[in-house]
Amino acid sequence: MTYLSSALLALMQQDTPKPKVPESPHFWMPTSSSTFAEATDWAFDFVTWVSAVVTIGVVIAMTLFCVKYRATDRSKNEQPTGNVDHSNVLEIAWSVIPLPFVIAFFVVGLQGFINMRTPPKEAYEIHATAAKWSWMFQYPSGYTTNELHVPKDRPVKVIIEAQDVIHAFYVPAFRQKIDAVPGRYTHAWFEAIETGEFPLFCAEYCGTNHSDMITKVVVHEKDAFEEWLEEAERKEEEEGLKNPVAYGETVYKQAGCATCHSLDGSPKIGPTFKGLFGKTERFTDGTTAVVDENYLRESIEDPQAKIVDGFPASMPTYKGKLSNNRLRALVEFIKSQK
Ligand code: HEC
Ligand SMILES: [Cu+2]
Repeated sequence: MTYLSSALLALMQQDTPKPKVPESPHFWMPTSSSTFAEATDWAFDFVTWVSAVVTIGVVIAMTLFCVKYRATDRSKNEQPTGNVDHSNVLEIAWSVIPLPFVIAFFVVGLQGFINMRTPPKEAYEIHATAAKWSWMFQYPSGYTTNELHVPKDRPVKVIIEAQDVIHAFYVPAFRQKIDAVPGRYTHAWFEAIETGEFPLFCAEYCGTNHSDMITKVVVHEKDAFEEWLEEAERKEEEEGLKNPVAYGETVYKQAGCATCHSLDGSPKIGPTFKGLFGKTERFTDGTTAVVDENYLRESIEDPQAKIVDGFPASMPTYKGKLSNNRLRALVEFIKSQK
């Protein structure tokens, strides 16, 4: 199944190299790529098989009884002969036999739950922000990406916030999922045990483009992770200074602006960036302004200050989320969209 979906994915995006997604050794599970996978899958299999055995037993008994006690003669059937009565033996049996199983489900589930909710103190911390309809991850240095990069064999704690509505952070390969709730922090921790790329989904319906709210976790070898981070930061700085327009385009895609702002003149959730700079914009309160650099910067940092006429006030603020270099590059990029 994983093979089929990755083959389909490769067909759909033939120009990009196929991501190195490890194959799942299981029939119905994604890859077991975190320390949680084994225990979670064991609990899942345990509950599934016990339920399957019980279901099959019930269906077999029901079928046999249907055959054995079916009406053969209508007149005989309408005059009950035997008395169906209370049976202590039966009642005790069907209460006591399932009891150890139910207790086992509880204990196994509770152990797993406590483990998954308690990050180790030395965990590497990454901040995640969910907003309609993208993810932003911020590393301790302040560097941000929209794909989550983590080291292998090291506990990682992701501190999650939501900017607008409820989202959910879900990485099936790590068996970890938690809601992202506006106005409070939630967290998820995991320790990846293999390198590769794994899908990260929003698992809480959050509006029109919920199904596009997909990104990936990239697991690096421990040392390679530090190198990746340093290199990425250095490159960002360099690119930003050298070619702000091209860099602005990267930020436009990375920061999720592309979900709401087109470059081809068509309105999406927000107005298009085509021909925006220099235009006179009308706002819902009846005022107007000419779009200049200050207006662009204000629109990104404080989108509620002026609401463009005909559009909802639904843009999330990016204040404190984008470095100065990134903001400047975005402004230059929007200016370049003639
Ligand atoms: C969830 C959708 C959404 C996202 C994501 C989003 N915006 Fe917006 N944006 C809007 C909407 C809706 C408006 C119009 C209402 C308003 O003025 O606040 C808007 C308005 C703007 C404006 C003013 C446009 C005009 O015609 O005057 C700018 C500039 C802008 N956004 C830039 C950005 C940038 C840069 C990003 C990414 C860092 C971004 N937006 C991300 C929805 C979004
Ligand atoms: Cu979402």
